[in-house]
Amino acid sequence: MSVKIFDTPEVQDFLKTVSGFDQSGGNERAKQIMHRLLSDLYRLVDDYDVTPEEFWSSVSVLNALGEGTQFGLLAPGLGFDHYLDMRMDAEDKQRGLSGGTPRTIEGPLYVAGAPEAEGFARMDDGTDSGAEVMWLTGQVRDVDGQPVTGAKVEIWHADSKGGYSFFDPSQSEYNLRRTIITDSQGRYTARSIIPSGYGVPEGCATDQVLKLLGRHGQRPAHIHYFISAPGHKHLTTQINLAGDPYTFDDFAFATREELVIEGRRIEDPAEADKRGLEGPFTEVVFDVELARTDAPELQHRHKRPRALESEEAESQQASQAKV
Ligand code: MBD
Ligand code: FE
Repeated sequence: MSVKIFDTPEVQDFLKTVSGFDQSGGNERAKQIMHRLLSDLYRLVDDYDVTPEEFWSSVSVLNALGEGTQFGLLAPGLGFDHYLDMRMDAEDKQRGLSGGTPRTIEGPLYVAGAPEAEGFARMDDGTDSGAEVMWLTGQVRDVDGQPVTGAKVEIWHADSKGGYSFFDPSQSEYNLRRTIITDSQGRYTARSIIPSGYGVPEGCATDQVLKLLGRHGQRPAHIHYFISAPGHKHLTTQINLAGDPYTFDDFAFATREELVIEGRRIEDPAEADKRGLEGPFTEVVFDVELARTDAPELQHRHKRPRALESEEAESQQASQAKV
């Protein structure tokens, strides 16, 4: 049986009561947003004749999504991270702040406090023995093509099994996570290993939701970056290593054409020797162009809960940016 009650005064009044409109306390914006959210959901229940059984099974899924980082994982799968990027791109365009290397999503697996080095760092702990050695390097430049010295380049990526240190307890602390400060030529260089793509763990709540949609939870091999320098717009981005079957079929919708990079396999022993390497390796070159801005709030990453990032460190970051 199908009943339609959403538009009745009784339901409309009820929504206002539930959203606290008749209460003086609370937060006005929270009330407005909750009212809109609940109105949309109540309407959906009416329009689709959602049964009590369907409703309570959704509640179970929501409970499961509250575990660990599950909703942080489903959010990119449902396109929220990319949608926020699209909005920030549009805002930049409106401000006349376009230009520079494009942004793409941060994802849920950043960990604050990685070791910092000048110019060069080795990122892997040497235990991923089957992995291909990656020589990752690039130059940070401003929009006029001038190198940016002293830029902070934070890099993090998965191991050859697609796992991230901290979240994967089998890896050592800060494995495959480093902060590199660019040298006098604006260059950063890292020795690491070629990462594999990432797959949402089989059977987790995120996997269940994706399966209901007939979708997979795979990401192509990718490397995350935060890049910042005074007077420049903070950049959150990633590169994809070309040739991965999921490059243009990423469950998190992070791929951008400009960010797909072809690694170059180098077998010449002289080239390996020059870099202090023992055998063949793959070189990945990612140059970055930072847009300029005087606005302090655009010079550091936006606030969000992150592993090992304290409120204190965040406010310190904000006050530094204002100097
Ligand atoms: C990842 O490694 C990632 O970058 C995103 C966005 C989601 C899940 C795993
Ligand atoms: Fe990732």
